[in-house]
Amino acid sequence: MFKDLSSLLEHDCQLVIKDTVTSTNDEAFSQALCSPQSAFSAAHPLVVVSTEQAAGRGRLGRFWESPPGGVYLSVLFEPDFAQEGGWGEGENSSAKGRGDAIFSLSPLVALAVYDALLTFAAEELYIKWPNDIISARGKLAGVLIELKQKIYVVIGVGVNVNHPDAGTSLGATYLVDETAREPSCEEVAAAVLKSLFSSYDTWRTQGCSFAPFVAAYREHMALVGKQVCVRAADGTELASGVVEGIDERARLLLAGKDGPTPVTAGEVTLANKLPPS
Ligand code: BT5
Repeated sequence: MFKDLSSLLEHDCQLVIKDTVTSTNDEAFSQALCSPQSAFSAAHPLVVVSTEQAAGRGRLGRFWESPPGGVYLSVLFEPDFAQEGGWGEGENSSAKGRGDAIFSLSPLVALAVYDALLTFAAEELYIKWPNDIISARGKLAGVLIELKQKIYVVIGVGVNVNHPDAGTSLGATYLVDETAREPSCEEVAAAVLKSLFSSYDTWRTQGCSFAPFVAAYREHMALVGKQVCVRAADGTELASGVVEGIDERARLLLAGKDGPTPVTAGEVTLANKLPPS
């Protein structure tokens, strides 16, 4: 399926193409472990692309339906700041700074995927904080960032391109329904990777700050001006309010009587909707 992908890529990378994997994120990590002599940097990352996934996953252990017809890819590399001492779980301020940087990667990649998909879409697309690309019909793409062994960042992207042979995912939409033409999965994967590498470069050269991306993200953000609930994975309500935007630390901003209240994590739903089961 992706046999011509390497000729479409402009960025230097080690490309692994699979017919099927459990999860491209897992495959990327095990390939990295099997090649300890290789240094995967952002300038030369490991990229795994698969036609389907047997156990694709979303955030917080949720599933990602991955039948043939979609794009499932992961980019693994060792960010240069990983060498500086961890990801920011510690108390010291520079580690905390890197923790903020890692936190902003998910919205950053969502914006990059949005930009890439927009080149194909005839319909309006939006970014639902932090990591979903949606249209009025449903969810088109999702992003999963994982950190492995305090060294590697694994960026996973799933895009629904064609309808699966059997059934459709609940709440999903497909690029073929959002576009005037039928893009190939190869074209979509190449566009996503190009946009992702370019955004990552900008982010890195701007000191891993989300600030340069706030305006573009806010412009395409879903639910602005809407009353929403933010819930934990178990359905507990963490916050509620009217969506104002996103701040330079990539936190969701809800309107509050003393000014905007930042929210760092959670699932956002319209306030009158039940939490997803
Ligand atoms: C995400 O999680 O949206 C991240 C999805 C990342 C998938 C990629 S594919 C390549 C790489 N390898 C992996 O194993 N994963 C990454 P989250 O925000 O938690 O959304 C998950 C929810 O989306 C599920 O609980 C379903 O409700 C819904 N969902 C599942 N499959 C879907 C699909 N194909 N299209 C639309 N929605 C889906």
